[in-house]
Amino acid sequence: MKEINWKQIEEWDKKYILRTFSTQDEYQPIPIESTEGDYLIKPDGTRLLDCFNQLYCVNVGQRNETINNAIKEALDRYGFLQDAYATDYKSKAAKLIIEDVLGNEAWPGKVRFVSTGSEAVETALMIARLYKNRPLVVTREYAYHGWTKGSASVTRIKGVKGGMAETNPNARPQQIPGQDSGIVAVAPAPNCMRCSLGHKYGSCHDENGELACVKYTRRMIENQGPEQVAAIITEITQGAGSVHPPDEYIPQIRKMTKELDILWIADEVLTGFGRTGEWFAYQHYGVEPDIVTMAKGISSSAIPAGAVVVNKEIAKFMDEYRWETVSTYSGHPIAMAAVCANIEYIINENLVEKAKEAGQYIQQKFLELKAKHRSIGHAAGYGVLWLVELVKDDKMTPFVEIDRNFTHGADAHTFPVEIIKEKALEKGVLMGGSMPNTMRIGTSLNVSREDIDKAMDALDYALSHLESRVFQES
Ligand code: 6DF
Repeated sequence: MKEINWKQIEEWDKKYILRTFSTQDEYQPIPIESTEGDYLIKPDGTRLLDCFNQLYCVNVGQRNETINNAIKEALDRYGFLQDAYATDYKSKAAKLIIEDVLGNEAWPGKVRFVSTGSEAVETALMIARLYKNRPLVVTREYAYHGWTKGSASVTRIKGVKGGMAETNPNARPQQIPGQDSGIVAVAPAPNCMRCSLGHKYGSCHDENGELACVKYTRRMIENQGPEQVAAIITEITQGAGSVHPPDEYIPQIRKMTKELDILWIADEVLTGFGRTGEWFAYQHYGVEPDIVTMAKGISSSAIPAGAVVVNKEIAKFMDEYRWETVSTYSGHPIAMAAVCANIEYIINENLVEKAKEAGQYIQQKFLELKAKHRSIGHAAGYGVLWLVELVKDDKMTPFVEIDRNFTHGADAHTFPVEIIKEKALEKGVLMGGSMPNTMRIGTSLNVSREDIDKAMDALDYALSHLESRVFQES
């Protein structure tokens, strides 16, 4: 390994790079010398088990040899070709997604490749509005769909909309003027732990069994005029917003979209490619979307890539027009080589099934932890994507009252997820969450049982510390 002057690296980092989520004075670089599987390796050789899986995006693990070899082989043939040209890599990536991954479903039509999840969401919103020739899109509270203008307009987490938060906890962030384009309507999130409509799960169904949050969404669209609404965009389980829906929510949303004749965009950027124990999370619910957005796990982030898959009817419509759009790196041959190798690796190693089995093991471990720790109000998830709601009493009261409407002006050190992150790090485990009271835990699909145990032991240790700090004070 070549000698690296990490002191110099940190100096340049602080001096020349614009930071996010920290003021310049607050910012401390975290040097990582290399990565391997589920681990980050610091310059001093310390190995950190990464239970963020970076941003829940390294599905087959870091530096996968199969993907790396495919990239090296592609580099022997290509530098770069723009989307107008055909390559074996791009065609094969499309075929793998439509035929090998989704081949047993009737809906998939065609795919467009882009470079990031935000780009995939922008493209999906564009297609939905073009196809329906309607302006409005419905999103939900606590949604995260990206940082670009269109994707940020359907992102509803206040603290991640590009605003500038002051260090004064009481200051409101300076949001980007004109950010929200006004053609977005916001429906309630299926946040049963803290229902925005004030209901209690189990007594919130109407006479037809429809959930109150779905009924509210339906009424909202009917009042808006379904003829104005192109689509509703949903994550299946909200990643950054950390809300896991009751089982009936997604099927009821799908039924509603069909009854109101609006499209359903399933944003699978974070949940796709096996993360939840199915190829795509919507498959847990026996439904078929109209449009699916993909990124992160599509290449396991070896090289950035994203995609949008549209149903057959939309594909037929698009084929009849000259679609006037371009993205420089769409179908980048080296990225497409990584996508092909990643998908084939997931297939050949049966990683979707392995993620499902890992999820069953993780669920059992959470049941054991919940029996021991009163601060675990709720653990939910599947595959290798889980959330843990941290509470300070049996009324499920959050430690940080503002909860998901927090912004980064707040003093993060008071957040339970930050307290746990600090203590878990003592055990060599990186874990935390993007919401103050909610852990968001994810690993690679092929995480070992030993590493799951290591993560759970670290969480056990950290929860004991949190509870000793908080419950004694109260
Ligand atoms: N859609 C979904 N997630 C996403 C993301 C995007 C689109 C962010 C980075 C995240 C996730 C969990 C915790 C904290 O970043 P991008 O443009 O490639 O993708 C946008 C459902 O989760 C990104 C942050």
